[in-house]
Amino acid sequence: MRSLVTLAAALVLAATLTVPAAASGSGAFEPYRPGAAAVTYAPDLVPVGARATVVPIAGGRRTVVILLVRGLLPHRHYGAHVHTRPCGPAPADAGPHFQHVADPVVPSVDPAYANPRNEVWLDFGTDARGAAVAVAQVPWRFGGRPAGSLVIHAEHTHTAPGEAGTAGSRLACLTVSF
Ligand SMILES: [Cu+2]
Repeated sequence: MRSLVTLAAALVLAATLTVPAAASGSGAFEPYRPGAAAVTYAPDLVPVGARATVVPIAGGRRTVVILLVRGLLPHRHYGAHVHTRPCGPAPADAGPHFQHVADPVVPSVDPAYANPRNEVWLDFGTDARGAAVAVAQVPWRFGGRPAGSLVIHAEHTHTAPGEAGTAGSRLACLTVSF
């Protein structure tokens, strides 16, 4: 029920935006192989065959990003963010979080940069069937700086100075063109 409400909110948001982006990403998670769109690094937490879809919708000066997942563990919290690079054989290959304004300090754990207005955070909690919908809205559009993937993490995203943006280990990755 809660995810239905969230989905309805997402559709209302999407309807207010006039220029749908052609970009998106979708796939079923599998162990890494060259060309795989969706890679799981932890099949116990993101099972092979689970699916994710990411749809960015740009309109005006803002962007709504919708994430749909299914086939994950039931009643579990995950973190999720847009990262800079496509998925690769190792979890770290997706690079750091995409930031609209780049933090001069790397890794970025400063809440002034690592926050859900400067990055795209799509944390979610699954329902009894392992499905969830997450929606993020940011006051800017993709373009210019690279954004290449959606990474699912083991924990909800932390926000305190020194750990802002961290969300535990990287469980899975979906390559997305934004
Ligand atoms: Cu992340």
